[in-house]
Amino acid sequence: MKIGIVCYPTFGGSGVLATELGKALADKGYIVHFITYQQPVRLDSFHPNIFYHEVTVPTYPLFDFPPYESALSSTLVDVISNEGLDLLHVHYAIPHASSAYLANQILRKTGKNIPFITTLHGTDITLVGKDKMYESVVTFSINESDAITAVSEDLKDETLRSFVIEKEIHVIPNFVDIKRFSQSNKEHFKKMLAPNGEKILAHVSNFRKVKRVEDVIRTFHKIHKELPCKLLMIGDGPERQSMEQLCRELGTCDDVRFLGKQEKLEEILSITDLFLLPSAYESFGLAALEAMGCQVPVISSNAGGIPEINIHGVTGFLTEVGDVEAMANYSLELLTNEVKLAQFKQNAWQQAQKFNIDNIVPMYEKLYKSLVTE
Ligand code: GMT
Repeated sequence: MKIGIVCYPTFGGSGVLATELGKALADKGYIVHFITYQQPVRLDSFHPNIFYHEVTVPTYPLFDFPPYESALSSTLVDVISNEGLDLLHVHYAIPHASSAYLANQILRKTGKNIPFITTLHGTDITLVGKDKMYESVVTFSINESDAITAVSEDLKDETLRSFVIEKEIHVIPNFVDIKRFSQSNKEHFKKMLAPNGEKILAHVSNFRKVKRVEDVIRTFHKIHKELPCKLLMIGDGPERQSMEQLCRELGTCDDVRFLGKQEKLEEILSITDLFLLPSAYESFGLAALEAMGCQVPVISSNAGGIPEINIHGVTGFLTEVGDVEAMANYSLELLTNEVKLAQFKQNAWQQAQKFNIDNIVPMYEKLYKSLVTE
């Protein structure tokens, strides 16, 4: 089967998931065509079954806003017809679902009709999609999709609460490749970052408001008063500068390292003792799952779909959004008790196995096969 995948190619969770899915499908013999405006960051090596088509948006002095959506639809028409795709799988509703709809309408005029699946990832529904400016297009293009999937039960419920959806939403949870995201011995690296055996905490995100990065810094500040520890801040985004400033004000900057965007995340997670994810909303929390694959327990908020992966008192702890005090207390409870910490690390790893790529990709394959009659 020839599958076209449309996604945001950046470090965001939806792009990561879409790319890992495409790679896994290619390994299974599917022919996968990525159609994006930039090479996806996780598409880092050659695979004979993977093709990449760049969407370029021609500019013109008249355009204050270059029409990406039209360029994407035209590229889709081109790739679908010339490569003979059987199915299109778009990740993130805006604008991918409406571009897919338009491409399909154009192709129908030539007698070609291929199904398209829209996978909802979170902010396309909870933040951006609900905006009145997008709502009607989002509702329409989701309903026009041949199949809809959501990455958690919570996101499915939220979508049904916020939009009038006429079709079934299949929940297919995100996954982790546990061959890659598993703990490896990086003692030399740990020694470099925590030379005196300090505990290591980490946070990974795109540093947007919804991630509540300030809660990470303030939680760490409280832990730091009680215990020698280090914090690794991975990723980049709008809040980074003010967070660096906050660390200076709190006097923790010697023990907080802002590492920026990292490709070998699994190596950093391998030396991490605790992962912090205090988000105001998270449809799933793929970053936390990847940490759990590397045996890292998670201290998180209880927002959105996070409780579907982080089990309170087992794989970590959940708190109300913004409860920095509770996050610090739970962190200390684990970091000061080696036996408990070891048990939680083991539990986190076990929980990650449930979301192993080998268990989840067949769910997508089943859906594909139900739509494509070969
Ligand atoms: O979290 C982000 O800001 C990135 C966003 C995206 O679309 O790339 O992530 C969303 O999709 C991920 C993959 O399905 C989920 O793991 C994240 O929880 C979700 N983010 C939010 O809901 C805020």
